[in-house]
Amino acid sequence: MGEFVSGEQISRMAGVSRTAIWKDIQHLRADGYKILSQPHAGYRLVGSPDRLIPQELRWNLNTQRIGRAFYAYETTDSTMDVAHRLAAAGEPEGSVVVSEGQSKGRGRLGRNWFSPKGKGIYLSIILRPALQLAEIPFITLMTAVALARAVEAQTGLKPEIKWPNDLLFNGRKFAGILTELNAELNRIHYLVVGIGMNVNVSSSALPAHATSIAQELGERVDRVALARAIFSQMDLAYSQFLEEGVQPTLEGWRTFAGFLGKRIRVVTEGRTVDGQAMDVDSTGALLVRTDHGFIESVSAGEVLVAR
Ligand code: BT5
Repeated sequence: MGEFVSGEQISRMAGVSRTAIWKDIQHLRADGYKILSQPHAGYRLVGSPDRLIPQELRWNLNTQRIGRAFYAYETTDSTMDVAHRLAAAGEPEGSVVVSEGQSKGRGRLGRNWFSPKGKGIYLSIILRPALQLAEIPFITLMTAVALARAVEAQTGLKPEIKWPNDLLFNGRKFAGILTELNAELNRIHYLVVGIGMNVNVSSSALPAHATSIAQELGERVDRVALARAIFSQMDLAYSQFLEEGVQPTLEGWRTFAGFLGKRIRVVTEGRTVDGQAMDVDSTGALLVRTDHGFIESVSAGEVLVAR
């Protein structure tokens, strides 16, 4: 990973004594960093811990907005709740709350999100876009595209996006998105975008119809590198949205949306829409050609794909 650097050199660069450096090295080792030390040669970093901690997440991260601050936990109830508290107290957009595990991870409509410690990525991002309420689904769609791109870049595996908030491999879910907002009538105060991803979880530990990236890839995945890729892709997609609008993201979405053209059933707000999945519109709503020949636009719901 690195080269040997002498204690003297580090002490000169950092402006502290060699004894202080030696103590810091012991702390880093206790945190899981693997550091070789050799008389005359100095110290050499040979391994970083597989932990989602701010100093690791920030390393080499060239984002404009996403990741401007990190709040990291070993465990918490839900990163959503922490992010809501921070946002309500004025936290600017782009701040990220991340936790190694969650005791009350949640999905939509009060569902549960299984969050085993140290094996997944569970995080929430605060955003403050100037959007109409009807445009909020676009943020979920944008997040799905960013996640799919990050996973593809890191693993070479191409995930499928299932509208509105699932990422799948071969029909099995490995990631979900939860977008929550704090708003009054037609003014958004802030959004919290939650991301849950099964990374190194073995599928026997997961709910039915679920999988993990490691399960599909056949090897462990570097969670820190993947998390950084997620921040970069989120940052790119969000900047692109603010500067160019929704079109580039919609085009990206279509390349991952394997169910387009297929026969689907959407269960939404107590009604069922049967038809063919056509596209999404600029707000992120799904367009379905019904059996009566009409195009229906659905802004939230659950999609079942016919076999
Ligand atoms: C979602 O909801 O897919 C959104 C999940 C968002 C989780 C993140 S983790 C960080 C942040 N903090 C939180 O508390 N939440 C967010 P939904 O579409 O409603 O799917 C929930 C359903 O997925 C559950 O009812 C289960 O059937 C299934 N499920 C639960 N845990 C799963 C897992 N780890 N992997 C795959 N499927 C799971």
